[in-house]
Amino acid sequence: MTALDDRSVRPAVTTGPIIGSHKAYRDVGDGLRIPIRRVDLTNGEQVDLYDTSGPYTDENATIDVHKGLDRLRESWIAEREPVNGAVTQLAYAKAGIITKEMRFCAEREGVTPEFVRDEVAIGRAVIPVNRNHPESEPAIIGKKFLVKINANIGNSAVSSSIEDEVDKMVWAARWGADTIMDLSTGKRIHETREWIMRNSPVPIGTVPIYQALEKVDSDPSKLSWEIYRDTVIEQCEQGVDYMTVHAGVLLRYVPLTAKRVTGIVSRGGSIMAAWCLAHHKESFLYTHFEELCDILREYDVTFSLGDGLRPGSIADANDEAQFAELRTLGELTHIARAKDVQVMIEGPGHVPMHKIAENVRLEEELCGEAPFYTLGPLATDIAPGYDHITSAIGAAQIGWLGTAMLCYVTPKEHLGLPNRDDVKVGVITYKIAAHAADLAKGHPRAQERDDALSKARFEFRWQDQFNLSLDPDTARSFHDETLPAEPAKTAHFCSMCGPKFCSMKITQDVRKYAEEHGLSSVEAIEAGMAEMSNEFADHGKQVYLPVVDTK
Ligand code: IRN
Ligand code: FE2
Repeated sequence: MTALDDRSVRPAVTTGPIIGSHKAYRDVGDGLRIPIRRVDLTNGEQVDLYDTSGPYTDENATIDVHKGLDRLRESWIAEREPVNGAVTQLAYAKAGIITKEMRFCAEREGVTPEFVRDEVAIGRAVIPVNRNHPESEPAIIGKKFLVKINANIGNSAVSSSIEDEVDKMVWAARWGADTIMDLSTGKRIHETREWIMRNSPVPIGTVPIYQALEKVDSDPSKLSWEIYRDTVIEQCEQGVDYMTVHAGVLLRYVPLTAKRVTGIVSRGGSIMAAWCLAHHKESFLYTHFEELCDILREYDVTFSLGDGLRPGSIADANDEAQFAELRTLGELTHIARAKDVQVMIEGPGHVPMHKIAENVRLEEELCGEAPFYTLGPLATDIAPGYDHITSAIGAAQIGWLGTAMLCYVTPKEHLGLPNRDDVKVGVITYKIAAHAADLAKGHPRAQERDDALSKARFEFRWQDQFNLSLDPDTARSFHDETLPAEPAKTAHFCSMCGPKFCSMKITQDVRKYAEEHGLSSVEAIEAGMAEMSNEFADHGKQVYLPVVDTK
């Protein structure tokens, strides 16, 4: 009996298309179908969007959470032989082979499969795809591709159930999470993860040290390499696609955090620091790193080398502890790559804007441009309750500078476990940061959606404006709060400025005037300006007209 046979667990997940769009697939031959979300506009045009939602938004799909999703990649995996004794995307790429996963990613991103292969081969991009997670649709993470976002979910000892977590996973993917990390630390970790794995269309990450700690009654000093190794194997078997490993927290770095304002804020980092101090020994994650590589290679699990010493406050940003750890992560990156294991590098945390660029520069230099994956960073510490915003400011900048994946932060950060509303706010906020970075990086197709939305806005196609937005439901409900009537959906104004003061309406009038008078818009504006300027002169060239006493 598997966890999914347990009929007492009854997750209710959100299905059906996102309003104003429908799920579509692009057949690219070779049995590959690329999922897209197609937005149908009222003017007959269509806009195709990158889609992470899996079959949940497909009205023709039957979803049975007790069965799990179709095993999309099963045959792809079965039909290929290892190269140089390895089955990782990195090994194939180095051997010049283009896997179906690479082709899938290339089609999704609008680049050539050769380009994907070459970026994977040099380690500048990763495709986290465990052989035991055939349900997932491959996605590529690297600075030359669309900036990705991760959503963290997971229960804790005091909160949440399996049902809640499965629902949050589907919900996060629906709104655009490219990967999801299950950070469960409470009860039934294994079963919760099984439910998530079998039903997730996106890659899943974990932090195995959390589960290992549960196995030793939450006493870090009782941890051992053996317990950790067995936990990693258990999770590899289940299909986890990438794992956070805090192997850069070395015994000698722990004292470097003593004078910090917020010490060690990473959960994994603090567990490992506690173990090192209790035994006065070097971290078993570091001393056994090569064995760990051998395990991950068998399944093609990607390392996400953890930033256990990331700054947890503006005061601690870019300090010696943080960068000492980063140097060690660089050393480990090269070991893993030599063994054909894919690697990403985790980054901060809390960093003021002027110190962000240094993080990217050093990471690229020390870690051979391995994809950087950062938590925000929060650009200030002063807004608990709004840390999705403080962190999106840093995330947009670090994404622009080359960070490949942004780990979301929800409004509940520092305060509590996020609920499904927080998950949505976190995902949408991070889609904004990632997309802003894509635009600034000049990703060839990023601007299509902005242009389509702006055109709809300018032409007062309100429905299209809502449906092209990251969160159509909220856009529509905000609009309807003041102008709920159906005619307002085509009206040439909204309630912010009202019918008389809409700049877009005025611009359209200017254009119309120009057309009617046989002028170009520029001439029309100039003609209008001249008229205004005469009026100005008539009033004695005064900016502030004297108040007329009407008494
Ligand atoms: C991302 C970048 N830096 C940290 N993260 C995420 O934080 C990581 O991927 C995982 O989701 C979580 C791990 O937190 P701790 O154990 O480092 O606090
Ligand atoms: Fe924090």
